[in-house]
Amino acid sequence: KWDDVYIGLCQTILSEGREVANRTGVNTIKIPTFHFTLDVGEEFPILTTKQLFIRQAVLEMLWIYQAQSNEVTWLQERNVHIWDKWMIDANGDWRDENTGAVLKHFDPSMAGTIGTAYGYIVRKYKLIDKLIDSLKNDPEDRRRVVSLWQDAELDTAVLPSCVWSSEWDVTDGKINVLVHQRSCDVPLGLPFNVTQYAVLLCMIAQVTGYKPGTLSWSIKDAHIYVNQVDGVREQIARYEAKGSLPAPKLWLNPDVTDFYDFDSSAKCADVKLEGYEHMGKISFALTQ
Ligand code: UFP
Repeated sequence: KWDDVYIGLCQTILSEGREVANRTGVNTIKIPTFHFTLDVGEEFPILTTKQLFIRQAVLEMLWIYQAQSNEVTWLQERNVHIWDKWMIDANGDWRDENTGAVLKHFDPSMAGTIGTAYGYIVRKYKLIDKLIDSLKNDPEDRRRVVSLWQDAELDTAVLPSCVWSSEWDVTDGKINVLVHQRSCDVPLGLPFNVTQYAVLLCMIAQVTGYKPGTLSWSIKDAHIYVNQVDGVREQIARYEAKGSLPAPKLWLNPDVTDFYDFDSSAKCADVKLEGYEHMGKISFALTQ
């Protein structure tokens, strides 16, 4: 179960991790690598030891893979503010949120975006269209690598994609996906990232005529920022007291047969969680 894997990872980081400095100025406790596999066909992965806001997670995923946009306003119009700190301003600057210092300068034509990462890459290299076409027309294909890591685009990205690749195969009528994450904020990023890729897997399966199978995840640099440790300890304490709650079911509107037709308005009406029980919100600091 996802909560078991997740709490195990948090415990490993706190007991075996090393405290290190990084570009943000807020230290992390890190372990070098971590891997796991979840069966999405069996159980939809969303944490129950804290509340996760699936609407935001799904909209960020649709921003990347369906709208294929790098414009922060697209998210803001839907009341999603998770990328605000990484937006290039009207002068082409990305600034430190506290001091106002320019951290990096970009071409002013990139104002309002996060530069050449995520949705920009998906659109430029037609990654989703190639993936869906291959799944539908060449199920045996072993070259189905969706890579958001394009070397030529890294210098002009505010944040080079963290979850940067996915590889997709079909076995026994099920789609299995392996995701790589180069850098993982375990309290804030990972719960969001796992749930959104599970939804993506279910959506892609629905529009290509397969069932969702496994979601495998490979992390390089799994970390907890030192200002998040209290929240993590609270979540571990909840798990030790109560275990985890039954997993909810994911409902996708069964009438949708084209990936581009899933509702990406603020309502996100084609995606619902049925029976999501959780132990309530825990606030974590988001480091720029
Ligand atoms: N991060 C995630 N998942 C994401 C995302 C960012 O965990 O989807 F966009 C975290 C990882 C790291 C920071 O803490 O954001 C990126 O910093 P860096 O580029 O220095 O690895």
